[in-house]
Amino acid sequence: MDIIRRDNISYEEFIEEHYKPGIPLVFTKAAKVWKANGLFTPDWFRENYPERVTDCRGKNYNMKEIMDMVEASTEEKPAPYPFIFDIPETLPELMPLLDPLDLNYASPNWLKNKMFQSLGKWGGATELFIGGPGGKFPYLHLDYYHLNAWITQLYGEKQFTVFPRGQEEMLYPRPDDPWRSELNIFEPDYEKHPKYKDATPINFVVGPGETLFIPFGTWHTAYSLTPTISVAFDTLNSKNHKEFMKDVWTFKSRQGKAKAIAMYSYAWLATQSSKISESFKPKVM
Ligand SMILES: O=C(O)CCC(=O)C(=O)O
Ligand SMILES: [Fe+2]
Repeated sequence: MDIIRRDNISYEEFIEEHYKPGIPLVFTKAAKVWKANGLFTPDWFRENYPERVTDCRGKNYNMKEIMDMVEASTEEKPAPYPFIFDIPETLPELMPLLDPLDLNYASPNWLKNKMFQSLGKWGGATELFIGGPGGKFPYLHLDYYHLNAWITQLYGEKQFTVFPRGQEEMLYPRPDDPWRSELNIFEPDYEKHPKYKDATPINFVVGPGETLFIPFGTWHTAYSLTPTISVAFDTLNSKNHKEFMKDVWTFKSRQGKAKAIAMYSYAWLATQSSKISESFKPKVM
């Protein structure tokens, strides 16, 4: 099976053919509406924001160091992956270059509601991902909170692997963390994971200006082929809010029952508030 790529798809077609059935899609031109498209390069970040800092596996790096590392990265000696900047927090100047954030497709998005925003991160962040050749996302996974992921490649090429929904059995979710797979899909051990033989990974490359839509519940991972810069954000709405609420309960329960009840109640109010606001907007699903 191949990934579907569309250069010209209406919002309604996207909703019917991809969003509702949960089928991944590469939009080849959606990012044309962003000023960031064609602008973001390692040099541009080095020139404009050399001192901005982020943490990667417990160590701080600034933008200039990161860009130097990913440009020197090789298959044999890969730079750490991924370097992630929280855009609204550490690079707020980029937000106007990513407007409209929803690319005229990623709506409705309840995460824009003030109640979710004030909670900081419920997986609902807008993030800059930077990587270099040989940089692999550490594991095959499902995104927490069953959010839909939108990943726009603005520089370089990244290989993605996604699995059509319904292949859980063959992907060996970890018993202690069922959002993460035990597999190393780059070097599968078929003796240990025999059912993986029947899984049908879809491998494809996402290039500059292209946007990948990963529906919630889709197992995926990524691999940087060149120095890469991408922007990722998530969406939540009536389609995934039930699964979202279940995850809120599961994750918050790890911090005790009282915390789980408090957070679940807050999330429930936030989803209700979003649902009501949505009913006053023209684009309703
Ligand atoms: O490396 C990537 O672009 C994939 C990122 C991803 O799947 C995630 O952050 O959940
Ligand atoms: Fe992910």
